[in-house]
Amino acid sequence: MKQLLETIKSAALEAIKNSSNLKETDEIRVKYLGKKGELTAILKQMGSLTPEERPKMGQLVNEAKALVEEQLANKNAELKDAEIAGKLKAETLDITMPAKKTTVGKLHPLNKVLDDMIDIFQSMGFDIVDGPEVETDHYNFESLNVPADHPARDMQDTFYLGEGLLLRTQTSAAQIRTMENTKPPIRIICPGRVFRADEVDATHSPVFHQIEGLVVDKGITMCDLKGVLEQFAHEIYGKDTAVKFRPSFFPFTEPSVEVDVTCSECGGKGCRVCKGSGWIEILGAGMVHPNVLRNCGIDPEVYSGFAFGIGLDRLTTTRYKISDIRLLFENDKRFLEQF
Ligand code: 2U9
Repeated sequence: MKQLLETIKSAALEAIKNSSNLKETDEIRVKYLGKKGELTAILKQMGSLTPEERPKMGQLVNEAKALVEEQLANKNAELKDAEIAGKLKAETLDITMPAKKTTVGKLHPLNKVLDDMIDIFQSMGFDIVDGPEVETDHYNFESLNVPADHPARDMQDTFYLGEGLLLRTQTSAAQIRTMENTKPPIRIICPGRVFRADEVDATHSPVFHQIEGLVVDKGITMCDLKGVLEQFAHEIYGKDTAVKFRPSFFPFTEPSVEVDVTCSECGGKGCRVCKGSGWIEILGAGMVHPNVLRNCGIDPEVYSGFAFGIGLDRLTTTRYKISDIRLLFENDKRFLEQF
């Protein structure tokens, strides 16, 4: 048995010496040290020895196993080192090569202005609501007190899709749904894309962006409207900007106003941007028409509200001195990279 042990040990050590990769050394481990390995098997034959021989033989087998294990570990370490050295040699790095340019994406100027506006209204306690771009005639016009013969319903202004559907001309429908489903107090803004069949030029696009706002509660007055919109104008244009409320008309608000601020280009003296008036119009607003409240199941004798609409595109073009609104929609990288 001693002779057999010597033969197995020598064969194992020879195999380790000649192995050239980690797969081979693992096969050797299994062959000699595994559960059914040759050195393990020899231990099982110890029953045939005399009680005096057994401890001596046991010690010899254990010594042989320890030696094979040690040689295997050494060989594995050696092979791993060689593998790393080989990799390092094969994958040399040319540090004189020019680095790859990483480009960081930026927000579109419309989204920058939108984020600012959302911050301002959220800080005043407004929630944000969203709605679909395809609307029904009912939600886009009827519930907003826009009568059937109103010029805004003219085929020239609205993209009709047939079957009573159209591309929304304002984001008000989302607010109508909120009024139908929520008991006041309501304080919401609704930003989004809107569509009108306008003639396309430097200041008009068939697709543009709005933020509409709505506040409904008991005892809401024109003072609340003025306070909120003045605060908004001062946050956007600075504290020293004068704000002017001009009477106007919208079918969904009564009374209605348009809001102007001093022209930031000339400081109010009159220039090309403000067409000599010294003022720039920034939004329309008004007290929600009692018919609109009634259409949504809100009693106008108990509740009142104000609403406003802000064109996002004009605000963006004036803030960044962009000469043509169409640049906002062309996604020309040379333009977008400037922001
Ligand atoms: C509800 C009731 C009333 C929203 C309003 C305006 C006045 C307005 C324009 C601004 C520039 C459209 O994008 S624009 O051309 N909007 O002048 N919008 S009041 O009134 C509402 C909204 C929702 C339920």
